[in-house]
Amino acid sequence: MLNRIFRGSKRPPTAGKGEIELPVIWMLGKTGAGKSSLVCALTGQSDAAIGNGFQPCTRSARSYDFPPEQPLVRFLDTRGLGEAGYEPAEDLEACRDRSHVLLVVCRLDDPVQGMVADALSDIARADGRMRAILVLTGKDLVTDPEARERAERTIAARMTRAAGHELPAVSLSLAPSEDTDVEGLDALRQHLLEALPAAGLLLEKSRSSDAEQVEFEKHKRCVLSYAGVALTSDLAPVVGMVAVPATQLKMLHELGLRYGVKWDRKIGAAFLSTMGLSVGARYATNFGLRELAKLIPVYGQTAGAATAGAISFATTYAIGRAAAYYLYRSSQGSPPSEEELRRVYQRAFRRSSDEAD
Ligand SMILES: Nc1nc2c(ncn2[C@@H]2O[C@H](COP(=O)(O)OP(=O)(O)O)[C@@H](O)[C@H]2O)c(=O)[nH]1
Ligand SMILES: [Mg+2]
Repeated sequence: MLNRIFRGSKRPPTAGKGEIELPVIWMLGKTGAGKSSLVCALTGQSDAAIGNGFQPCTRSARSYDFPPEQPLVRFLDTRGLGEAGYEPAEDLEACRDRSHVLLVVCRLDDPVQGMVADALSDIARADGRMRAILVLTGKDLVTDPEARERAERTIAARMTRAAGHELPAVSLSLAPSEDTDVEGLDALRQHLLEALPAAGLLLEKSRSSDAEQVEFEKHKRCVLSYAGVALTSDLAPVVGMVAVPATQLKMLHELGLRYGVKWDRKIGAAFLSTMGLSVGARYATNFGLRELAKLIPVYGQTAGAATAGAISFATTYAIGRAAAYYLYRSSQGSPPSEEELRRVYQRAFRRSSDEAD
């Protein structure tokens, strides 16, 4: 089935507003575990905005798209776990096929996590490739370090048994009154970046003071939206070959406008030649791999690595990142060397591909 060729092709619950199939972060946890607080912390949106932005998708599951004005990621919240009379089977099935990464949210001061472990075990049995991250909330609520460590170990061991393998885990405080738990959130963002780059890149927080990086942060969502289109439009082999380069050209055009540099033939040629052999060769290699992944669907399923959609996404993101760098430096009158640009491209490609796991 085409749909199973690569992870990125799973359909979100309410498919279809725009052209992008959003990467979906599924939050699984009891009522009160901190799921809504987590969405607030990761997106920087207010409680109220998030409360109003949630859309129902099944009887007890709902979704929140971010950013609201041009969604690039979808949070899925299954409510009701742990409540009397709640029967999770329907929700689990509906969400499983539509999600790309699972956040298992447990509060450290709540030892009763049986329902969550059971749900996780069902999900792991049905989809052995589902990536999951354990998010332990309420760090501030268990103040004794030994007791906290014990709670962390106990819950982690339980979820490891349920998933059949160890999950990457973070403990954090989402206390409303306190300062943001920067360290905990950064650790979670790092795990998200590894598990689902399309979401991780959007939700990461740059604290760089480098002027070029600061400028890029303003245009990153633009690049991510083109990369998302590439991820989605690469569904069919023939369409993919045509649509991805066209998407990338459109992106380069928009970046030019945003950086106030006109892509005339001279600048375009200079960029391409600076990207030069390095990107040319890299691009060709990627393209070969892409076609291979499409011709041999089993490759994408079993290797779980460089799938067609993931590579289109990473290639487009990396080209956008390199172009932004080139445009910035050109607008400052000091275009980068081939060596520098190659480094920017390669780093962006690495960060945006989920190959490296
Ligand atoms: N002190 C503290 N309170 C938390 C933490 N996480 C969640 N809460 C509180 O627990 C309550 C339920 O959180 P909420 O995010 O609505 O949970 P949800 O039902 O999973 O969406 C809210 O009052 C939160 O402020 C935490 O890490 N520390
Ligand atoms: Mg909630």
